[in-house]
Amino acid sequence: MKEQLELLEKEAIEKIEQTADIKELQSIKVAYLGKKGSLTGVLRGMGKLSKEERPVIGELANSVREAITTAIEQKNEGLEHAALEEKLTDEAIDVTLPGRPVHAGGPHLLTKIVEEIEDLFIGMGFEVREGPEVETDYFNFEALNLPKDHPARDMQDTFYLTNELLLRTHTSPVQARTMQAYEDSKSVKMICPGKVYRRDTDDATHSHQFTQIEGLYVDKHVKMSDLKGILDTFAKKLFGEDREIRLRPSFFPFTEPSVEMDISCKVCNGEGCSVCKGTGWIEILGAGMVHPNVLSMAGYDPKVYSGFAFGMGPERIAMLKYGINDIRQFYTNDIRFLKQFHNA
Ligand code: 2NL
Repeated sequence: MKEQLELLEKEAIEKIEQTADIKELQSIKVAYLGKKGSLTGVLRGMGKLSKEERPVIGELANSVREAITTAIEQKNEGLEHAALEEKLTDEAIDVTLPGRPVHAGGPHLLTKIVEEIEDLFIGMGFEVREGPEVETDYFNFEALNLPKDHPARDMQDTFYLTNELLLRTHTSPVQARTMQAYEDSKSVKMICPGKVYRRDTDDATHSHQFTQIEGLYVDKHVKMSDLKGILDTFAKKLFGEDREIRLRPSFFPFTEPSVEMDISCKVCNGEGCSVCKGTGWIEILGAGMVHPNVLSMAGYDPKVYSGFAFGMGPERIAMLKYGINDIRQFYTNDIRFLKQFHNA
């Protein structure tokens, strides 16, 4: 029986050493130490032993059980450790690999230009106001000295929703509404940025929808020199302190007199080049003294109150500032175009 036990131990230890699989190790344990295992089988024969032999064999059996148990435990530990090592190697993250780039968005170039212009005028005491894009014929045309059948309406043909409702052709109705709302104080100093619409065929310089920023300053004693001073400051802040402005006579139905403002060409410094078409000047905006009819219709006595107004297209301003040659670039949302101005 002694030999039997020694053989059993040797055999078991060998099997344990040879296996590399935790499940197999488990079945080895069952095969040797389990209720129906080999060791139990051998011990069943203990009854036939003499009184003297029994404790000797019992002790041996215990040491065999212990040896096998220890070997299994050690092997199990080793296998578990190896499995963990393998898992760690397999699932290792290489922290030295370059990360996936995060594509951060940013404000649209047009938004940035509008906000830059807003900031400049806020700095000169102007308030920013907005109004509806669907307007009444009255506020879009009548209140701005453009009565029905006025020929200047043709220039601003637009999208009508009904006979009386239309998509605004300029932001001027916001100003007409504000003048009416401020009838008590009769002091208005505002700019109004926003989308406007015209029935136009889209090309490199035309769009049926574009952006406008208009400004209005109405009070007692507002003069043409105030207009010139404000616009000169604006032009220098936006395009550079070394820019000159010039005013040329023009016509708008809602201003009298009306002017067109140019800035000296930055490319040639006024010498004349292809950008300014040889003139040395670049047209930036239209302006003028608010027409007496516009003041009266809003409830302001034109003998007491006066004002100036101006209007500009931020797309055009951005095109000049950044050398963009197609207005449609602002609306087609080509990320390759937009990205170029993220740090502008
Ligand atoms: C241009 C010219 C202009 C105005 C807009 C205006 C508004 C009121 C009264 C008088 Cl409520 N005028 N706006 C005046 C002159 C010119 O815009 O070329 N815009 C792109």
